[in-house]
Amino acid sequence: MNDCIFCKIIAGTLPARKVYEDDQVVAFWDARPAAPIHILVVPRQHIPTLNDVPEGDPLIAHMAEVARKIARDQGVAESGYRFFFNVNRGGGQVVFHLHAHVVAGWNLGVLFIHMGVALAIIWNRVASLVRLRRP
Ligand code: DGP
Repeated sequence: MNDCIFCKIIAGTLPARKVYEDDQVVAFWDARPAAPIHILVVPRQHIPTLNDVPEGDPLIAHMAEVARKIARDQGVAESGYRFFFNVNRGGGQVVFHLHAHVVAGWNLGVLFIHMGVALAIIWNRVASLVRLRRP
């Protein structure tokens, strides 16, 4: 596919931080990481979505094995990681070349929620101190 970003990365015409490759898949760091470890496992073949993988195709099992190896290499196999596919627009898929996400470490969404709560507590304290000082 001429205009596919992941096909270009696989062909080497677009740069990416590759961590693994074999005859079936390439794995590289996500350009917009949602956590400290966010790596994509991408088949060399241009397949748009998970729905387009033929039944019984060993590709998905191979992608899972590669994800497991990446988690080991990144030192998160025991602490834990997520391995998932976004499928079609309603499932959050943006790049229509099949890929699996391997995500581990800080969940930035949860981090922002905690920061928000901490700021609300500090703001409350400051506001009550200001009220106490009023004559
Ligand atoms: P999805 O929403 O499942 O289609 O995820 C697509 C991911 O691809 C998203 O997390 C960001 C990543 N991405 C998009 N463009 C590029 C790129 O040019 N390079 C790399 N490394 N990742 C990209």
